Amino acid sequence: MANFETVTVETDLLILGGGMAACGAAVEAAYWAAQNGLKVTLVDKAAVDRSGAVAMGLSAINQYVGLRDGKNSVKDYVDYVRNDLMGVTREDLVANIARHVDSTVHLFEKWGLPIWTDENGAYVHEGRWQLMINGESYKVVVAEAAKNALLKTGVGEIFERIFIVGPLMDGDRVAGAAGFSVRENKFYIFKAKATLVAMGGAVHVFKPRSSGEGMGRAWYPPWNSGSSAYFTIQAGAEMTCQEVRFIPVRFKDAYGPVGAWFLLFKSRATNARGGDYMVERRPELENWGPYGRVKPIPANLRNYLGMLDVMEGKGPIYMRTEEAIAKIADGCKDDEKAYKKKMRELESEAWEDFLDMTISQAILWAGTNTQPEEKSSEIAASEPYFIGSHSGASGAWVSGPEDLQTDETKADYFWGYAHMATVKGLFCAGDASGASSHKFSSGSHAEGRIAAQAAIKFIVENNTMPALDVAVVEALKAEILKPLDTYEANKNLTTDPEINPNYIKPRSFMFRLQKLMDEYAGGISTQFKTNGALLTKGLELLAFLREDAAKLAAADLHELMRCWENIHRMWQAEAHVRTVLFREETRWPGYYYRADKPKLDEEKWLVFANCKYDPGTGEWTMLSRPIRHIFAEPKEHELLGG
Ligand code: SFD
Ligand code: AMP
Repeated sequence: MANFETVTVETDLLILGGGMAACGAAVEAAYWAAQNGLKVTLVDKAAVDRSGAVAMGLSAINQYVGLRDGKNSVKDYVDYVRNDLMGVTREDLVANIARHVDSTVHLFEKWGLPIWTDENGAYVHEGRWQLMINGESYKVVVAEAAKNALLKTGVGEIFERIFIVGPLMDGDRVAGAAGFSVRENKFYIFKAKATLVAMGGAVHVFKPRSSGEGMGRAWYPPWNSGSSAYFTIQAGAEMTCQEVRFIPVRFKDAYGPVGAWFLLFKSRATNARGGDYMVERRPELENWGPYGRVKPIPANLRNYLGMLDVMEGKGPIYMRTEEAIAKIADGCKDDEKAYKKKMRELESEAWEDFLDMTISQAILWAGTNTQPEEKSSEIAASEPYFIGSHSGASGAWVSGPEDLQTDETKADYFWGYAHMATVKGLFCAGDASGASSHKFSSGSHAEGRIAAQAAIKFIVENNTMPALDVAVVEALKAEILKPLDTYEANKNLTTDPEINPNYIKPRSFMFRLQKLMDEYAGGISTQFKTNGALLTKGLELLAFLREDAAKLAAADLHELMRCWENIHRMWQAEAHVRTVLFREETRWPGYYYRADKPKLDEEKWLVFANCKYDPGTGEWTMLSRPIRHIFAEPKEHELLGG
């Protein structure tokens, strides 16, 4: 077996990941840990300063409720999220995050994040819930606060460039995590009294639109590969909304954001004939129950109306940047100097939106001689991603907070500690926890704080170190490092190290997974369409892929990480396919469409579709959970009010 030193780290709270949720968790945990004499350890596969989805920065904070201004309530936010998710959301979780998120945003500002303000000092909104920021260094600012909280106080430690593979268990309680360094031959065992999972969502489970050298250019960051889902599934946690993938419509090929264009610049998107699908296709919304009548129109339905144009051969679809800019500047057209100033301002805002968060889109504009004030840009639906913190909903099924439960919700939604999964001591936040969409960067940070506080409470009340079986740890070490041995044993059988009768390299393995998901589970090639027969066949092929995962081979540490990233993706894929198959209806037509069950079925399927893997037996259980309201159901006119 590859010669790796085993490093054992003991801690009280283990935070897995170093993104928005993990940084929020670090800040909050440090405060409570110091008061209770506890230790906190954070582990990231990358460098916290620039890891996760916010690595390149962001141009907006998408969740800010603004409670202090009195314009919005927590209930308003809950209504917005439930409508956007076609009725499927955990109101207690969304409300819990919504009531805390503003304080997180105020912290960001205190730590040095520039949030746009107007001449009266009020935040500049992109839309009702979104704030404009100068966010190129957003992640650095948030990471600095997390590092200060853990390191300067002495309550914690941070491990970077350690890839977490999976959970360690002590019976029905999580006991920590196993992983390896991606820089040196070290195998890591983290023993902990509670573990908080915040390793983001997953990209590259489906075949991306980009190909060749550009393949890493997806909307979602290529380094989030389903580790949260794998970890919680393997710990035996119940998972929720695994069918609710997210398909963002983005500027084509470089995936620039559209929010600022639609909301701030009030742009239209039109097809090749100049038709506006949001107007021309409006009658289609009638087919999607009460959700077709809400405002804003749910993200997936907005997607779907555009997709219908594409499927009818009316593409390309264009973001009418030139029209939107002209309209805004029109107000000053009688004053030449003011007009020129406004145009310069709009032009720089347009470029900054991309430079803050999707630099490649600005490069593509430059490379294609695109001046947004002169020329429209193509937009397109991207491949599916798993990001429960954005407009998808996949993640672990977690307990809500006690104080927000009603007599009706408590039995189903509360089991002792807020944001704890169905496994003892296992907490989840951000993309790792499900059915609480629209948290985005700020809400994920807030949820990390909430979950960390609850995890410290769990530790105080269960203050024993879980036990680990040495033989189990040794077996796990051998399994995790096996791809290195497989490569060494077989590498001389062929001249091309990529091709071998006895092993498969992670890159080829990933292509196989992506092809399978694309063709059977409704990827870009099938215009997001699938059906029961395709899904069943897909599951059969996934089983063969799982068999072949035992033959993954790695030439070095970097490839070892790639092997495990793809195993993580494969499990995310299986949970997805099983749940799309289980939910016998089409509820989010702009995310996926089941051609054999093409309609919304409110009576049977206005429920959560959950799944659970039993690591002992290898069996999956599919189950539905009721959707319950913590607020009175809004009346029709309130829904229409948006
Ligand atoms: O609008 C392991 N998001 C946006 N949010 C906003 O508030 N405003 C925006 O402007 C946003 N836009 C946006 C957004 C996302 C993306 C991808 C783009 C644009 C291109 C959403 C937020 O970014 C998102 O909601 C949060 O970041 C979610 O937080 P979290 O903590 O759940 O995930 P993370 O930040 O990606 O961090 C994951 C961490 O896990 C680490 N990791 N560590 C150890 N072992 C492993 N095996 C690991 N696997 C992963 C990562 O390194 C990272 O530290 S807009 O344009 O859509
Ligand atoms: P995006 O850039 O698409 O991620 O959008 C940023 C934010 O604006 C998210 O909260 C989206 O849900 C929201 N958003 C984007 N486009 C629209 C739209 N046309 N109508 C309403 N909300 C939108």
